[in-house]
Amino acid sequence: MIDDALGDRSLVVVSNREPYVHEYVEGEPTAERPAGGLVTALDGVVAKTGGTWVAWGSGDADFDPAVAPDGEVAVPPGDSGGDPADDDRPGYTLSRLDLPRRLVENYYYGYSNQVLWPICHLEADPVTVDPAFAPAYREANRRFAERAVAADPDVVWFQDYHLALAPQYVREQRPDARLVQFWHVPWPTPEFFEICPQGTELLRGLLGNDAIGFHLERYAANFRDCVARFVPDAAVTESGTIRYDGRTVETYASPIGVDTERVAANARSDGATHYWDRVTDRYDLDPERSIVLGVDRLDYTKGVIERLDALAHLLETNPGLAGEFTYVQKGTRTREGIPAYRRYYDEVRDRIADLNGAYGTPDWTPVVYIEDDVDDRELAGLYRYADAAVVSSRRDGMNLVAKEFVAAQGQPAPNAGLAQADGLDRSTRNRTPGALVLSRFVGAAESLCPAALSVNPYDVAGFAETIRTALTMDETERRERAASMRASVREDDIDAWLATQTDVLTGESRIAADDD
Ligand code: ADQ
Repeated sequence: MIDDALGDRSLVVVSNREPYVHEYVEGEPTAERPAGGLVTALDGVVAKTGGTWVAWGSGDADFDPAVAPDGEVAVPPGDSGGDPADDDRPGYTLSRLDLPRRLVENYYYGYSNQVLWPICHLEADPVTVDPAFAPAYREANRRFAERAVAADPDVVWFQDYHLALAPQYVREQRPDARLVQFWHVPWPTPEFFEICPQGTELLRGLLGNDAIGFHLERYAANFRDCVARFVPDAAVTESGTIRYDGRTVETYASPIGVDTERVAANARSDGATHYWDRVTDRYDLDPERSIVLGVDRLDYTKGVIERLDALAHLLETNPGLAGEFTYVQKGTRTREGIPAYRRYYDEVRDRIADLNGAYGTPDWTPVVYIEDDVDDRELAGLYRYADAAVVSSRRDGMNLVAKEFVAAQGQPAPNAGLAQADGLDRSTRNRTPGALVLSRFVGAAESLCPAALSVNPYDVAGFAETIRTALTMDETERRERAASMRASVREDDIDAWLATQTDVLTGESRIAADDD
């Protein structure tokens, strides 16, 4: 348990996004926790320690400065996820930073998401280096760092690529504190990282940490290669640690996972089945047709266009599959302040319209697009009732959608009352767990393939053929593959990830490293 392991030491978590989004509903401020396993897990960790969470006060994709408060909010234990009756948790302080609009535009929509995000995902085209971006990134990172220092931390845990410079800024003021960062996206090779004009400065910023974590050893190795190449006064040792500025910096790999029991319970819930019922009714889905599912933020890295191209090719080359399945795309608009994202959204909608126009018939729409705001249970309903899922990212640090799909599958038939409510025979659904088509370029492929069907999303014909394989796979093979995927998702679950983070945050992992 992290609270036991930390003892009297105080923990400060720093992330761009806050665990609660405050909105005004009919003039009254309301607090809502964004859905998502990671935020819930981190929220539970900080609540156990009674520490502080520093975040941008409107860390919501739909940034609205009118509702961005500044200052500290006490989060009582009952608010922090899990069981409110669990009264041994002290709750924590949410320290919210109100960043001015100009800063948000250049630090968040600018440097973080038009420089660092594409570079980490090996996408050169969308990289836009506006001269205003880097100064804003520095300033925002300074503000996050100042807030973290103000909380008088013993241990600081930074999340993700928005905060590459903050560790160095905190280190300057708190040389004694233990600083750890988890990088949730891939780390590119030196050849690609070199595109970044501030590359060395970012590496020095990150080397302010005592330990930097990645999902895969491959990403950690790329990071060390970049340090070796671009930070002349740093030394990468044979055991993989980095000597820098008189200190030792560890890098470690720790694949993030999901709370498998929570996802499965959500999938079994009435909320999941009710939502699926509503989707079935609204889009007139025929229960005899297979459902293929995609769930993505509409981000060019997620490979949604490549997937639609593969589906079009599949229907072009396999006319016999017409009317046999429906592809359901659950999309969420994201980062709409960035032109490339707005264009991507339009392109996805156009491709879907073209595909439905070319292959649809009066009683069959090949692609159904859903943009509902869903809660965890409703999302689990989509996972549960799908016969196959496709995750086709061009590049992705881990991809939790793939793991959530696996954890939600294979549930027993819904209770009879629900199944009969509108006359649909849901007993035909989910007798066997579904197949997963998974891009080889996502972190999750390392543990889920070959049980998941691996694809190269750039290979249209190969991708189409793999979707056909998923649709026509016999029951025995589906079961075997699903059992193997389930075992792997359970082994690398969110608790396993948190246990590793606890060791690193408390410095326990250094003991293991010293023994090497
Ligand atoms: P993301 O790029 O956001 O995360 P991903 O891991 O796939 O990618 O999804 C995060 C969460 O968002 C999942 O829990 C999923 O349920 C939810 N989600 C995604 N699309 C949704 C949709 N259309 N509707 C509703 N919910 C949706 C980054 C990295 C990933 C890494 C995570 C965690 O890019 O590679 O796995 O952080 O480290």
